[in-house]
Amino acid sequence: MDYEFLSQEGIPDYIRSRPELAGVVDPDAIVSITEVGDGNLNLVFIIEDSAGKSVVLKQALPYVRLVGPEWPMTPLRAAKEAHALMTHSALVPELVPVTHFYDQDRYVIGMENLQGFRVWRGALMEGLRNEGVAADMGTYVAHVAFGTSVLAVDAEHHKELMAQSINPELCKITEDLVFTEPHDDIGRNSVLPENEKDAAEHASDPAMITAMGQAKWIFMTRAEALIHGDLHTGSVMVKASSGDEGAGESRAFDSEFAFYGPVAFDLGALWANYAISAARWFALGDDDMARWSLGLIEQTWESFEATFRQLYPKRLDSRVWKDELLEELLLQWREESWLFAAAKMSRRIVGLAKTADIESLEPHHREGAARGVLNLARRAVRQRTEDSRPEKFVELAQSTLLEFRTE
Ligand code: SR1
Ligand code: MG
Repeated sequence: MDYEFLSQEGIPDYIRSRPELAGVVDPDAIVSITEVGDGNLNLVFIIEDSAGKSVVLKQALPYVRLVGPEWPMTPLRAAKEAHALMTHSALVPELVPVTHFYDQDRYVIGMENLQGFRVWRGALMEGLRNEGVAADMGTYVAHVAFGTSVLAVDAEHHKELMAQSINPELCKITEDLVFTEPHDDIGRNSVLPENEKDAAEHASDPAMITAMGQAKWIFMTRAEALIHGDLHTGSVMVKASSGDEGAGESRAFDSEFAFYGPVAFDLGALWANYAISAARWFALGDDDMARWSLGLIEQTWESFEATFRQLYPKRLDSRVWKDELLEELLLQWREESWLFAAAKMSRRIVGLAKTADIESLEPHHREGAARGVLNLARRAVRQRTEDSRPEKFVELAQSTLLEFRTE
């Protein structure tokens, strides 16, 4: 695919060419253009003018940025992202950035610059306690789960939406990196030498392989809702109401992996990343911050459940979708959250795209944190059917991460 990439020099003219940006940012008074893409795939520019107005331009590259042009990747993912952002924003505008436009010729999304916000993973890594974000993400997932499902969308339109949202290339990344490669390394996995035995035991664990087979099946077949598809703490922006901490605002962004998939995949991704944050803080000896991180698991679930229960009475069709279905769905999603959390934890330890929470630890601490997370995943898939309440996951995470930490 041949298209022009955005550049510092070309951006003022590009902004002039987009009528949707009139009044958003002044192309003749630009004071800064900063490339801030720290994800694995795209170019991201923040453009500010002298009046303090600003915009984000995000462009999909035709390859995976993390690896380079030798891993081609469709830039059409930007269309999927724009569609998901706008769909989700219509359901829960207070938790999703505003999308100004999608440029189908150059695969660019123009979106709101969230001034004063920062990526949640970075805040967590500094030990900042942004209260309310985990609950906000539960609310977001619930609105998406209800509002894009057949409970809220007319059956015919729902099928059109599903067709419009297929995202095969990005789904394949998840199918490979999250569910398969942790157990079948094709040369992209890596761990510290001290963790090689842990990774090998994890890779060949029969219960884990069976569970990941089930998780992959659910991921590939269960088209429940237009899920975010990559809802880790690096896909959430946070802003404290004053200073760095405390209650504030949150936004879910970076939804290029969105597709019609299982609701619990987003919940499990959040749980996994909270556990990874906890592993970091246990490793660093700040047990209080680690426990705070684990507390986010219950906050997200409780808010998800409460919001979904509030929305359920608004369903379009209650002829056979009675309260029994509501209870079954919630129970099923709670148990599947354990399964997907296990998948998402493991891949971030052994697979290609790791997390800064763990990678920035010095090796002695990283060793125990990585071992703890892998063992938590293996225990979680075994225990999920016994009692799937989130507090049980938290208990298991705390005891496992403490057991394996390297002092
Ligand atoms: C090749 S892309 C690697 C990872 O980055 C994204 O954040 C997704 O999690 C994906 O699996
Ligand atoms: Mg991303």
